[in-house]
Amino acid sequence: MRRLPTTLAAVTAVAALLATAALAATGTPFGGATTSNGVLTLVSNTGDAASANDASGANFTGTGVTTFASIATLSTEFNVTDDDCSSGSPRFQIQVQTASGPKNVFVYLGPAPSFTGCSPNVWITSGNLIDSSSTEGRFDTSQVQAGTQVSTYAQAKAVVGNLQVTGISLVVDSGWAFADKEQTVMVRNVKINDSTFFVPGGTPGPGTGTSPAKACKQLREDLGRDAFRTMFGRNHNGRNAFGKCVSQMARMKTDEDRAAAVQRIEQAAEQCLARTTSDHHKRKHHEKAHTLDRRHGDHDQGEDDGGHKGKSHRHHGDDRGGLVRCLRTAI
Ligand SMILES: [Ca+2]
Ligand SMILES: [Ca+2]
Repeated sequence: MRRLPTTLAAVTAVAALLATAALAATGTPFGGATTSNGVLTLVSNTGDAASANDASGANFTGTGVTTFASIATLSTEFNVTDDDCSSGSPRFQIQVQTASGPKNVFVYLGPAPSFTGCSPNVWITSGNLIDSSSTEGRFDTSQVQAGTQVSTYAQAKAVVGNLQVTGISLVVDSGWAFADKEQTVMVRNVKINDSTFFVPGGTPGPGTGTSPAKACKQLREDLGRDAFRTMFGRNHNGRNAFGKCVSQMARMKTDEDRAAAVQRIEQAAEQCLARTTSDHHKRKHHEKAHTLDRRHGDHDQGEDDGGHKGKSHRHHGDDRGGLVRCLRTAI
């Protein structure tokens, strides 16, 4: 029984490391998406051989959103540089968990009700799309309830308000709808509740990397202090992490390179954490059974090997060791 507090402490340490990083608000581009000076460019090119750029977008995590009804702010600025809004693109895509699995709620951008005729090459402000008094049929909840393609926010909330949100993204994928098979939309200042993503250069914020110090400050905020120190720190408790990070960022030539590095590192860290969380849960389950077996078997064993690391303790050490190794190779 003496072992219990150490085991709990180890679990708590890993959980704390996971929790701080999991709370960070992150906008992660995918497909053919690129960023320049903090601004996201989303391309859908269905006219070339590559399939990776057929659709583009960004996934937003760590926003604190729980149910669909908990979304209070959803807005973006967008600039359709080529050719127009069309066929439901660009759009926000909100994944909700239903009894029959995950479904998407679409929130179309552009002028309702056709969502075509977006003025090209100007920044258009969506305004807050979460508006109970709006009469625009901008929400499509038909994956959850047939026949609700054209819903107001209030109507959508009545259908999916209580459902848990499992993903929020912004998507461009209608290249096929144009003669040249290519659609491009730039995006900036995406707001989801209290988080703002893809803030144009010069202003610190997620999705933006400028000076080496700003890039590191952002990484420290987004990853959480513990994960940041683990990744960059090389002395006792990782207290020199900020300096090490700044020297690494200073070796990059441009702000854009640093912005890209920030996104790459955050993405890699998320993958490390996701892998460790799933391993951790598997082990926790396994150990529970193991501990019960031992309790019925050999009572004295725990005292005898008290000076050495017990088996269950070593598993948690593996969790943390694996996470530390993964984080360190992620930079
Ligand atoms: Ca393509
Ligand atoms: Ca085009």
